[in-house]
Amino acid sequence: MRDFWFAFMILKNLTLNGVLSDITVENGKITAITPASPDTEGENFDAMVVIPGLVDIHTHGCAGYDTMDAHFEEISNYLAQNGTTSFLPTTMTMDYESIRRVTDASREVSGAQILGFHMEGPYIAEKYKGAQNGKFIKDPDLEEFKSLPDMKMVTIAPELTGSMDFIKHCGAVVSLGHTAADYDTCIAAIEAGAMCLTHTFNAMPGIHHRNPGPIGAAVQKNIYVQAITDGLHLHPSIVLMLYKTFGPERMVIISDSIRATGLTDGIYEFGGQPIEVKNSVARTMDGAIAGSTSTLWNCVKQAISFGIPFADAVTMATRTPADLIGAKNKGRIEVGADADLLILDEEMNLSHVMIGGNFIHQENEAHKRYMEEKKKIKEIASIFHTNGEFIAHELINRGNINTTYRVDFRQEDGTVKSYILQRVNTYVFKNPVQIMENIDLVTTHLRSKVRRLNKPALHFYHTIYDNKNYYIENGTAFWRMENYINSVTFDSRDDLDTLRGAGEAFGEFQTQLSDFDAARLYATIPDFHNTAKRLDTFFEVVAQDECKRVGLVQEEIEFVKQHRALASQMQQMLEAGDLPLRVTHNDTKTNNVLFDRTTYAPLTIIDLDTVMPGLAMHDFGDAVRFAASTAVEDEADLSKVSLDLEKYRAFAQGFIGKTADALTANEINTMALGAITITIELGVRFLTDYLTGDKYFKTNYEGHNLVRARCQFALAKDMLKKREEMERIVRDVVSGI
Ligand code: GN1
Ligand code: MG
Repeated sequence: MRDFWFAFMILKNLTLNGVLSDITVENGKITAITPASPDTEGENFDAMVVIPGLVDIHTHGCAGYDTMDAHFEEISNYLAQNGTTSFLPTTMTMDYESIRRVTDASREVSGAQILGFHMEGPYIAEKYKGAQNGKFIKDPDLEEFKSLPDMKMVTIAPELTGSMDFIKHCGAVVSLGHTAADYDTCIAAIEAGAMCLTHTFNAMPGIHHRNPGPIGAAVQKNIYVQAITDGLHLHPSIVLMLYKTFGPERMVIISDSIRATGLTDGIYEFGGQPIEVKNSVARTMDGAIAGSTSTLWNCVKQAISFGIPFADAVTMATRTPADLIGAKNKGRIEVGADADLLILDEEMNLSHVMIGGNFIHQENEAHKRYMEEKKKIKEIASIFHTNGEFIAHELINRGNINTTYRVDFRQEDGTVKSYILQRVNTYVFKNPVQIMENIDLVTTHLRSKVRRLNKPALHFYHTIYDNKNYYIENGTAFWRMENYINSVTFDSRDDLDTLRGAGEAFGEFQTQLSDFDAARLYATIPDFHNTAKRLDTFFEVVAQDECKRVGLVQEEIEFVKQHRALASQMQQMLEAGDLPLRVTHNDTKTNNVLFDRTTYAPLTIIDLDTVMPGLAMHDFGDAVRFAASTAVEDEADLSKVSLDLEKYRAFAQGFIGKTADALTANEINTMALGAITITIELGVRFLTDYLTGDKYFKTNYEGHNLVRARCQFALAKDMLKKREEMERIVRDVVSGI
């Protein structure tokens, strides 16, 4: 999402640690620091002070957004504008699913970089929960924690059962906090590996001279201590005391900022509870302080105003937190470090912020585009019946036809509910209203089947105005909204069990629709898999040569000519009544199967736009084409493209296992031919689109459709070589059932 990428640049005449210096930045890194020279060519900063970008290891959000929203663009952008160039989004004491959503969310942001996460709770003490939600508090759970990707830090109360074992094995930086533990327990926790105190003095016992508690233990063991130096959480003298005790190498300034940071006073949601911000102090309804509304840069400036020397205050918000979490390229201005820099004016205002070698401009273009798109998506999403308040959208890069977004709504209890919002491509689907009628019939039928199986099923939401399951914007754009199913999909997968599972899912889909009356369905794209007709069209397009590209694809045209008869065979059998028409999916790429995130069991099948009467072998063949290939669908290096017979067998076992009872002898005999036919057909479709100017499939680069076509033909050639083997495998599988 970054707009500006200067491969090489010299920042001239900056005051670095009191010395006038020139800093060379290359490919996002600092590559040279030299004494300022009048001969250097570069942007002159007239002796302005430069410091490292700030690293915040404890922030819940800002600008109206909370880490628990599982969405980072707004937070990242606001932090960047305010001098924080990297951070650990910090989760709250909530249920596992909510925390998991956060760690799984996209981290592609235009501002401050995400270095991982800090999990604050649920392994904390009820008595010192502060603004954390008591409902979700529990003892440390190592297995649960380890399943959360990229947790760099975890705040725990060491007195809880299982803590010591957790500290030893959790693999993250353990910080003690929200704890009632005594000195001895904390010493034991530190000896087990805990390295830090979380917002020291806040949410823990204070110091008593005979009962020194967590802070005494931190002094004794000289571990790191986080401090919120906003001037509200700690008295200035306590900030000084921490500084004098722990020094700039051990004391870490954090913001602990919350979504209200950067907003006006008012009532906000925080970890599923309401909080009130009054005169910039955030409190829960019981009066507990609920995080700060201060930026990290403001906390640094406050610390300086309390008497901490400038350079040390900066270190405590840059190098020290970076060292604590092992981010060796962050928080320092050194050769080899990331070029995250703040340039200050004489009043210590942020004049320039650089992240990874790019200046973050006040008018960050990527962010601006994002905000415009967001406004539009919000408008469309709010036309459908949803619960809660719209917070975010994210483009899901899947499919060559429609445009798909995930949209997130915050519920009243603070949890986030997602939906899928799609713009249907009306160039491809000329009559989308008919598609929605089909889908309605099919999903209703499928729901009645899966209800018994206790699996999630697709359903579409209706609009609030006319109760239709779609919305037509300005008479042109066609929108629909469906439920979001928490799951994973695979473009390629080496694990044969998952492929078998995908085969079962598509087979089951066909079986579930076997008692569905095909006459009730519209043909959404007539002759969709009429390969013979696709080839006729192709040769017409070749004859017309409207884009003057035919000269470039002679070899491919020759290949299609040679295999025209073979690829038309199944259509002829269908017309002769030798193959039965069934209700089929017709777009069985295996990334249209949603799998459970942990067990990888198939959950449901999506993309029902082309559910129509069709051939069983087309569904089988299209899936094989996609999933049993050794390369992606648009691989340019054809030497990588072939059919993997083991994957083919695994998919066949799943698919045929679920459909064999219904399949006729002719169907079984043409399974392999189905794969060859559909692969040639898709190659022909890609090539047709290339010759007519790339109007049908979305392309990512010039010539993309040609690359796709060549890849499909290469795969088809390999299948033709392996045809006998493919047929034998089908027979094996059938006889094994
Ligand atoms: C299109 O949009 P997507 O990726 O689900 C196409 C399929 C092709 C596929 C090839 C309606 O599907 O037929 O097999 O691309 N869908 C339509 O990747 O044409
Ligand atoms: Mg599709």
